[in-house]
Amino acid sequence: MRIVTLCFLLTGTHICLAKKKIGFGEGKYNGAGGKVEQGEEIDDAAIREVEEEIGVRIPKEKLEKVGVLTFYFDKASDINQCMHIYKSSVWEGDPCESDEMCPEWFHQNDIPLDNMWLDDKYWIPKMLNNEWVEGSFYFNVDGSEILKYELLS
Ligand code: 8OG
Repeated sequence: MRIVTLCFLLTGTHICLAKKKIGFGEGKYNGAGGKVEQGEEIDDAAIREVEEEIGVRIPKEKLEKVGVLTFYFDKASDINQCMHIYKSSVWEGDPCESDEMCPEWFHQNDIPLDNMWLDDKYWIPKMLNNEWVEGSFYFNVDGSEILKYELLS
């Protein structure tokens, strides 16, 4: 299964979300992240993707793991993926636009969930509430509908 990372920068009140400019999820707001390379540690991949996509460097000891989600797509097992989720409130540099993403700050009470992945509204509030996020989402074949989901409470 494809292993991917996702990482959010958080202040006490705001979250940094970046609009994806190209590829899978284009036009949607999300944290920074992507595929873990062969032989790469998952934490290192999270730090690398944040630096590539929004130009900030998270010190490894400040990276906090907040959960793992698995996504299953009906009849499309080749795109099923396991996503390791992180946050950090410490980083070096200011988030800036790259070829892939354009970052913006949102108040944590005003997250653009209508312009994010369908599953995000089920677990981002848990993450912001400092709860561990773990579970599975089952999508229809093109990811436009959640067929069922399970989240540890
Ligand atoms: O390398 P690529 O751009 O395809 O990586 C996809 C990114 O999108 C990666 O950071 C993981 C993330 N992602 C999914 N599915 C979902 C999802 O359902 N919700 C959120 N918030 N992010 C997702 O691949």
